[in-house]
Amino acid sequence: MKVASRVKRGSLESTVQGLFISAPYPGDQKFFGQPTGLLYALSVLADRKLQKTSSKEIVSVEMPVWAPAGVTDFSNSKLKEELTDYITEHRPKVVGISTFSASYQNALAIKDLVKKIAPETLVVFGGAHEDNFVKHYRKNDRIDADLVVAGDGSHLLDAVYSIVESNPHATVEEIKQNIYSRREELESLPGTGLLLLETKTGIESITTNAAEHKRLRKQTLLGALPIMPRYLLQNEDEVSSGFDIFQNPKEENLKTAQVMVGQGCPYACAFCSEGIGTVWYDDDAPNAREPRRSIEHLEKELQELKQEGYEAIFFDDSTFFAKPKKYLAEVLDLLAKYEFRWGCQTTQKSIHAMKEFLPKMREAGMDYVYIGIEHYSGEIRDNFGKNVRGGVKVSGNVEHTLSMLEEAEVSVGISLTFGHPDTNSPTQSTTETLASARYAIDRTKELIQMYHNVVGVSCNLVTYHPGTPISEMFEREVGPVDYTGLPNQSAVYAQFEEGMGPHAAGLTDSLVNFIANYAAEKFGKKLWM
Ligand code: B12
Ligand code: SF4
Repeated sequence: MKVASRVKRGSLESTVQGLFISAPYPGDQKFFGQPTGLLYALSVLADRKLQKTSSKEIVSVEMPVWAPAGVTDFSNSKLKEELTDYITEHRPKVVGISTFSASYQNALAIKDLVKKIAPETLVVFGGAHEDNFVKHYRKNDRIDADLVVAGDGSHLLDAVYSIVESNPHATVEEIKQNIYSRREELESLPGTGLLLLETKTGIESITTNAAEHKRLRKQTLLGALPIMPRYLLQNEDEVSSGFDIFQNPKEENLKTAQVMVGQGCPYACAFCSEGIGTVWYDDDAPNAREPRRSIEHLEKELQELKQEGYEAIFFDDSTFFAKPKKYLAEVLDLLAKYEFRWGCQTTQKSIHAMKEFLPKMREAGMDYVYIGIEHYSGEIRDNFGKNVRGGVKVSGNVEHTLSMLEEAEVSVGISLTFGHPDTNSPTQSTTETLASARYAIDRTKELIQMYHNVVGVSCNLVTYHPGTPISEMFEREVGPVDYTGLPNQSAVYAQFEEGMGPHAAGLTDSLVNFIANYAAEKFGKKLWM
């Protein structure tokens, strides 16, 4: 990891040095990208710093963000060497680590390294894993970092950082006491954030917006946050060039930004942690309800991206098309004005609902969509929750969806998922068999032959993540799940986009081997594995 160019720090008011890391994937990561969750978490703090210093360069030296590529063996990695050097030289007072369930072991290894070199560094965990792991921490009555932030992190992280700034030489214990003694300030922050800290008597939690009843608390909208500070990324060009769906005529990847206009998905697939109101956060399930950003706020980000030399955008919204038509039309006008190439992930159902917009989308620069077909078996699809609130049930067949996209000259990436648990079985084992997997692969192969706009197929094994409907159901009816020990790490599981981690019983090694080999045979170069 390249350390930021040396900038004189004399003009900084505070001497607090921070370091923020997106915990790396434990293997060869299939898709690379900007750590948007971490950047959003830093947005309020970076904005405060920028107002004080008027220099992005100074802020990016004071609180750099590292987004390393996948690391299989942290103890023998280049990342470990670079981190050791950085921590020894800069002795950051705060290290923030963004965690995924898959990257949790790497997050722990990073924390241990930091603590070994600099025990009085405050280590804060936040991110997708923490967002849904609160009740497990409570159950174990311990957390693995000095502080854990779940849910809306931006204001909480800023508040914690300013408490550290108010006494930069405090020990970790003193910082925790200061935080606890100023809990009322934190409780008055907006959004649905939660801070966990361990005290001598066990875990304490501080909830933002505490005066509001927990079910009425509203998530902080993206439009209420400053634009995510991509300039903090130490390897911004590298992490922004992983999208080979956007290339120039020399087949070089374009500099691509990930952008979101809304959070949360109106559908509710049982294996997914993006369904609004269905994903368990603490003992409640808050999530974005009216989540769209204003057009003005989005335009500010697009202008900034143009200035920074970005040429393409991938919209990370759970379902980009699932927006009111009037709003989507305004977004398209904006995209046409700024002339980005862009793509998004969305559902078949939302494509059908927005079909009259496809030509306009194409004109506005859209040349790619990623859709989840997931599985063709009706029984299996029933089991992953397509009946919940309308789920992903589509109004036309998949051929219809692909032909509409082909006509609009839009490339398509397809996601397939194997090994869905059967929630009606007492052990919640999968009903996936060689025959059902073979059928899904054969059928997809036919589609690839029929529709040349299908550029790739991503194969996934359904994995239990904390807080999802299938995980909640499994824990309730069968038993605990090992979310972070990361079972199933052998080579064949690591080949899938999502393959390592806990799966339903019945997804045996031999079935997984079959899926990997048969998919490779049938999809050839179009297999994203
Ligand atoms: C962008 C993205 C990526 C990018 C960037 C990843 C990265 N390095 O950060 C790419 C494409 C590389 C990626 C990869 C993966 N991803 Co991803 N990704 C997302 C996505 C689409 C958007 C995240 C986002 O910005 N959300 C919006 C922000 C505002 O919310 P947030 O992320 O919750 O962040 C808030 C808080 O968590 C908190 N916070 C976040 N970080 C930190 C750090 C600190 C210190 C603090 C205090 C707070 C804090 O503050 C933020 C603002 O409130 C989400 C789905 C989604 N729509 O949310 C999936 C999602 C996060 N990914 C997921 C998964 C499974 C993966 C992969 C494992 C897939 C794979 N098999 O390869 C890998 C793991 C990568 C890794 N490093 O280990 C899951 C996570 C499930 C889980 N429990 O871990 C999600 C939820 C998708 C899903 N439904 O399954 N991903
Ligand atoms: S449609 Fe996609 S994002 Fe929405 S709940 Fe289903 S899998 Fe998750």
